[in-house]
Amino acid sequence: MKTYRREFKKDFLWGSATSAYQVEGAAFSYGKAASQQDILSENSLFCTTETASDHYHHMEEDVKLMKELGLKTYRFSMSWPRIFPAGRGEPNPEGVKFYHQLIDALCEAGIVPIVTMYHYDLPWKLVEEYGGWLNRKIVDDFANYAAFLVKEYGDKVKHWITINEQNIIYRMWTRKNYIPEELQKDEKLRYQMNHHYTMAHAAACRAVRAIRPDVMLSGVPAVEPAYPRTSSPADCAAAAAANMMRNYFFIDPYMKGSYPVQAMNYLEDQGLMFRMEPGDEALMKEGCCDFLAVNYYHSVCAKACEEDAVRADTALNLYGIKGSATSFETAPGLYTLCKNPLLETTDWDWPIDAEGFSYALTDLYERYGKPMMIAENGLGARDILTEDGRVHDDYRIAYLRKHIDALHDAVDKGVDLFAYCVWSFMDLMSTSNGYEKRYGLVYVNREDKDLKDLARIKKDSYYWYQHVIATNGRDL
Ligand code: BGP
Repeated sequence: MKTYRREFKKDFLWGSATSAYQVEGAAFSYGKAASQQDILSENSLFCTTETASDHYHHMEEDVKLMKELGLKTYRFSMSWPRIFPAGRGEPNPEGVKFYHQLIDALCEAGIVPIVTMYHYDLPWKLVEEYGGWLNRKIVDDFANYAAFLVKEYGDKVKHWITINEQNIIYRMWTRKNYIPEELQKDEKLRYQMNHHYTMAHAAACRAVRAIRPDVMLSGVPAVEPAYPRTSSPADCAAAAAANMMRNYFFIDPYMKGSYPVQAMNYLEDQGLMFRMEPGDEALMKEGCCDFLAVNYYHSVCAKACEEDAVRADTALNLYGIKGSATSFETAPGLYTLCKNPLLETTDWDWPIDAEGFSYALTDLYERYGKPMMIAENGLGARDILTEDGRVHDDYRIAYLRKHIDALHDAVDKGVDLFAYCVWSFMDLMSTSNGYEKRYGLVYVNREDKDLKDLARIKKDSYYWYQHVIATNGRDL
């Protein structure tokens, strides 16, 4: 490990994270109505959201484990259809109460709650009523939901994240939203939907600030810094374009209240330009965030591509067989992503690149200059539960050690960082790969098709992270 001149802040918030539909279970009970993720998961190759990690029934036990771990913060999401089963109107008292109980248990344990308002689980009723995020009506419904949350919980929760990974929602739009088959090739609609998310974020910020100007607001992109495949000017331009279209296009609205001009000209030239309503530009300025939360898993590699290249998405590696992600994302005339020959990958073909973490954070801090937090960073892997009930996930410790060292490098360079959350606190339902791909510091004893006893078992990484927290990140 390098030695650094600057340390993590004394009150640095060492944390961990989850999301509602991936951990709670109780997907159709206690007053909660279906979300689009509950409906999409019915056709999942892996598991449904019905039980997930059953956090709804294990909440007190889970918070006790968080307290024992020494967590300073816990980032979780609230389920919109658990609060508003119909998307708006009468709130569900059991849902409202559940999140009060969770927040009270966290505060009792000295753990700062950081709440994500939306993590892919749109009320299914809004999809049925008007097509969900494909319809501009969603902007008012989301602002109403956000205002309710802050009115209800604003005395106890000071850090709010509006939307989880809007850039990944755009990129994997048919997995993060219910998109009718006949619309799934409509690239222009895809960007129009993304603009609805941008405006929903901005309208939520305006509504929340009218009620509680004291709370802190952010969005949370999954940042993936792009490197050029070679030092050729064409590949360097491709990497710059990939950073523009895949990162800044989604983060500038949160931090500058506007889209990058280059990106807008490209969409215009490609016939993909979305419709903006009168007043959108002014409203976007009200969506500027108080801090910047980012999720980081990996970097990407980009090379030049011809104007007449075919627009494409990166193929998903669904089964954790290395090298099975074959086709790569292509933006005609801008970039084609490719494998980085100098980086190892996970079984699901995600590059392992701790240096890219510091590279991304220093770049974003220079561009935006606001306090930052990491809402997600972790390693998805197959874990083995031994006969004597242990999980020796030294590979996860190695990943986290390198990434927390990179975080220290960013702090040493001057990034104003106030929190870091490991994804994930406990094993949960991977958005693309079920329970085969585990992220937790705590093992949850279930498989995709076998619920077993859902027991919680501390992995070796739990004990390792406990020490990291106790030494404020000095001893990795
Ligand atoms: C992010 C999401 C999380 C989590 C993580 C890992 O996109 O915010 O919900 O799922 O990625 O991705 P996956 O579960 O597909 O491995």
